[in-house]
Amino acid sequence: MTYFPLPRGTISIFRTSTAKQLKGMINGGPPTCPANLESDCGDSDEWKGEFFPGIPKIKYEGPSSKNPLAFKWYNAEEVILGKKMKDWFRFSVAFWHTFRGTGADPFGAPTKNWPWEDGTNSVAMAKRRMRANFEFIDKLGVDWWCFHDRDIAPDGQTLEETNANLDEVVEFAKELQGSKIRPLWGTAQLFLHPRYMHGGATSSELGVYAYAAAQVKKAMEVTHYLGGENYVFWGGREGYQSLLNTDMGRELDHMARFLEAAVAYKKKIGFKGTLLIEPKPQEPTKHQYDWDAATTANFLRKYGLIGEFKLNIECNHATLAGHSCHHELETARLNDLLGNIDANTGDPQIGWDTDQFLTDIAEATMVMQSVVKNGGLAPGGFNFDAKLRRESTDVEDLFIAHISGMDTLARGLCNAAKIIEDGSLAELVRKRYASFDTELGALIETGKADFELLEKKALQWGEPKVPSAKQELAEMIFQSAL
Ligand code: XUL
Ligand code: CO
Repeated sequence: MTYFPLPRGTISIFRTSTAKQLKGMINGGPPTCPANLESDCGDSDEWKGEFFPGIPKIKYEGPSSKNPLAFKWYNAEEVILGKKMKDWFRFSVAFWHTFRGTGADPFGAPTKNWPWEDGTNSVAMAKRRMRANFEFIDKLGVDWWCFHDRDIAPDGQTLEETNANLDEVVEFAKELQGSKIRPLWGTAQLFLHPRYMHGGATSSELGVYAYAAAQVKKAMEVTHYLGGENYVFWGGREGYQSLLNTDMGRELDHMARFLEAAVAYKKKIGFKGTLLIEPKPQEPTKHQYDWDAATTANFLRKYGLIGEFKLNIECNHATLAGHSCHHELETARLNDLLGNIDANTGDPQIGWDTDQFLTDIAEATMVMQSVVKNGGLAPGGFNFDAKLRRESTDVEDLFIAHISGMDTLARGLCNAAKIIEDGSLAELVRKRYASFDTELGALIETGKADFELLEKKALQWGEPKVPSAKQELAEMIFQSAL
């Protein structure tokens, strides 16, 4: 996710703000809807009628449907490779993009003008927004949502006040969730507030480390209370800008101690969910410590934490690291670390984290090949860490974007199933390594072939015949499944 909050205190906002609105901005960050600043700061979460009037419950209508508010491929109950589509995916709505995304960028003010926003960051507004969230989830027909603590409730003047705000909104969310809907994961936002400018767990300042720990402790508690299935650590500022002023070894040690404390606290409160680390190479820091799946796996192994965590792989983070999403998923899977996917994509012509909804069917098919090989993601799932483009400003665009992302991944799943059932790609790969399906191959693969034995064989066989890798044939088989 990329956060581009409106610069605080732009003159026009302050001129038109009421005292309450100003308090909301100062305590909780920028308003979400400057176009509505003239409206009264609501002290009530009341909202008459539906938040999304005219939008029906989204249904499956099949590939020939032209209805933008219907699924063409995602058919929740359809069984693919022995599992219902909804169980392969466990789709989740990301509260921060869908309900706190403003469309602001470093050059421009917010563009989203959602009718339910009153321009404040009050607790009442947070509760009203929560009701919009659950109506959205219900109409979209998913069972999961994801949040940061500070997305859902505003900061207070003190940590106690902030925690009390969070408790009030969480209590309300718990009521609205009912028995079916739950967080896929929760997390703590340790990057927006200026106190975290040097990081949280890797801050050079001990007081900030303690504050970050207190915040994560509370975020773990509320995730557990809401019945969350996982808890995510994304090191928003856990990295460095310059090695000249950074003790990298000490910061990494601190991060490991922090995560150890999180594991201990998870056990203490009886949270059974998976702890997930979400790799990202840079942005906002120049170099984030959880660069990619391999770097994170090495970190976890070095500090003896490998059994306690899995990874949340985000496709746009993968491409920022110079990998494909498929590469990151396979690296995680082969290390038994694939826990969740933040489903989005980047733009090949843009060098930053654009968090777009996935629409590339070939990419979705590769993603789903990994997921199928992994046997699914549960207790993880697919979280749409994706946002509308700045220029998409209709409420229905929120639905269209999610429907399109779900349909793309559903097509990916159907294609992956076709490829598996057809078997020719697997056969091509099997044949490629067939020389190892021999007595000597078995000795090599079980670590029983020493250099003397291999030299004897090399001398005996002479120059080996090296067959074609058949890449174009592999691509042809793959393409024909799309
Ligand atoms: C940042 C990002 C975050 C994490 C949760 O790029 O992806 O939204 O998913 O903090
Ligand atoms: Co993410």
